[in-house]
Amino acid sequence: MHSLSSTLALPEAAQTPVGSEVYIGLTSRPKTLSPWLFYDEEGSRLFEKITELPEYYLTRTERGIFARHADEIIAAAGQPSAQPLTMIELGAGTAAKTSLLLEAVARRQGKVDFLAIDVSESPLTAAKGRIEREIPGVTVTPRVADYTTGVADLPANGKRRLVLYIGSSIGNFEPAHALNLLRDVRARISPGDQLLLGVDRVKERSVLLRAYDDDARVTEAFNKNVLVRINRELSGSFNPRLFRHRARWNQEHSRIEMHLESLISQQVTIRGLDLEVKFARGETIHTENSYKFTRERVVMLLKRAGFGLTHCWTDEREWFGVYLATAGS
Ligand code: AVI
Repeated sequence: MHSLSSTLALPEAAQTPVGSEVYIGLTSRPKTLSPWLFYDEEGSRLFEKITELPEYYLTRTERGIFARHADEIIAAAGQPSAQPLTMIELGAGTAAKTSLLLEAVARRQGKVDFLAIDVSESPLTAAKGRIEREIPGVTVTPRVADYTTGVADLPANGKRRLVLYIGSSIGNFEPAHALNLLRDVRARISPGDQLLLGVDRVKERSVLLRAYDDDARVTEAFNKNVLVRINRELSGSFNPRLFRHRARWNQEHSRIEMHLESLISQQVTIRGLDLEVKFARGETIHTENSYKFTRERVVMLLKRAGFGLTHCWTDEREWFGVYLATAGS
């Protein structure tokens, strides 16, 4: 996300979060748009579809790790003296995979409070209804907030906190932002509290590329949806058919990049921003980074954020990692 200080000199039309992001991104060289812009209603629906694609192994693999190791994960989080836990999830959404962990906590201690934090209200409301119906003993408190700019207070309720940040969402932030985010979490919890971080691992390039360029072209629709959103919310004139979805592996930065490549030389008007944007043929808008991590890199990131790694779980192919870390003193 672009910083607030750089938005102060923008034309009035661009003084909204979406407007300033689009204005700054499309007047930058190279052109960029932040991935949070994907997630309007249609984008969130498309992302749910992505998680079910055969090529997109991330969600399925992480769920498999939870299904297999939930009791072990929860027992480890309560060590050394079987501490009762309170659960907090950043970017909870519908908290579908989280249920496996909540069931394990409920099995172990009977009752558990679950603070589910997300920017959108409707998935949280749905999560509360479903979880409280399906898992006796769990009380869900939804909190609508943008945790990416600070997590605010994380109540302990007299228990040990277990903060979940799963789904490899950390991979969509630039390294400095990812570190700040984890440092912010660390500052809000106490020594001995726990962080469970789910991250996608570095693997064969072709597997990674397929996950971001699927045959059913759902990821293409997800990527192009940002143009549709700009058309609708800022009176833009993008023709999504004149852009091509591109997924690239950037070895140097260990990340998948998504771009929208202009198929022709063209000019786009964004009336809501009083802006004309020129594209050369082949020029791209960089719309997302999805960083992939080695174990060493995760350990380093956790350490710099004030956590010590205690346990790590993975799948048979070692494609995804779930890391449990303790907040240091
Ligand atoms: C939400 N995030 C972890 C997804 C990812 O894999 O980076 C977003 C996504 N972009 C394209 N496909 C999925």
